[in-house]
Amino acid sequence: MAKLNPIDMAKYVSARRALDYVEDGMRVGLGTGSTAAWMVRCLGDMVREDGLRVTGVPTSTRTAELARQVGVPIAALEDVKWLDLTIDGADEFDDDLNLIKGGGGALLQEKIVATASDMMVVITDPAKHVDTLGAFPLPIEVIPFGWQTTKALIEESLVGMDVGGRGATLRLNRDAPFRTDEGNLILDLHLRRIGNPRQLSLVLNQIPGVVENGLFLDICDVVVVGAADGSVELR
Ligand code: ABF
Repeated sequence: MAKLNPIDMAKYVSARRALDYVEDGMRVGLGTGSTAAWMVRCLGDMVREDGLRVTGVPTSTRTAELARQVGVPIAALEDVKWLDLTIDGADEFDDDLNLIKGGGGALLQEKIVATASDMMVVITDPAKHVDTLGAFPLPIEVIPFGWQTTKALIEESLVGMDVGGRGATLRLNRDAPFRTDEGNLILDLHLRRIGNPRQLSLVLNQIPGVVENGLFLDICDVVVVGAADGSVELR
C-alpha cells in the first residue's frame, strides 16, 4: 500500500484493528463515512484473499456500492434481522462512549443497524474525542412535509434545556436540498454543548416530523482510536 497521509493512516489503523472483532460467518453492519470506507475495503481484502465468509448489511447506498466493488457479500437488514457486529464511524465520542453521528446523512440506517447488533465498534481518531458532546452540529432527520414547522417546534423545545445557551442555531443541512436515502431532510442543530444528551434525544424524538437524531446513547461498546503514527487505542 502506498504511504498514507496522516489522516488516512489514523482512519486505516482504526478500521484494520476493528476488523479483529470479525469472525468467520458473522453478519456485520457496515458503517458510512470515510473511516468506515477503509473498513469495507479491508474487509473486502479479507474476503478475497483469506476466504473470510461474512454477510455485510450496509447503512447507506454508498456503502452498499463500495461493498459490491470490493467483493463483500451484502444483504438487507430485513433478510438478516439481527447482526453479530456493526463497525461504523462517528463525528464525536465522549468518555461514556456516547456519540454524535450522522454528519454523513446516514444516521437513521446507522442507528437501526447499530441497535440491531450484539456489538457496536466505532472507528475514529483522537480529534473526535470531546469531554461534552455538542461541538459538532447535531444532525436531526425530519420528513419533508412541513419541515419548517418541525424546525420551529425543535427550536421551541430547546427552551429550558441544558444545552449550549444563547446563539444556538438550527438550519437545514448545508448541502440543502440534501436528501437522505429515505428522501428525508437533515437539520443541523449547532448547540456547542449538550449537557443532558438523554433528555435532548427523548424530547427531539417526541416532536411530530422528527424521524431520528444523531445522538447514539448506550449503543457503542468499543471505540477504536487510530493515530497518524500507526498506533491504536481501545476505549
Ligand atoms: C458516519 O461516519 C456518520 O455517522 C459520521 O458522520 C461519519 C464520520 O465520518 P468520517 O469517518 O468520514 O469522519 O457513520
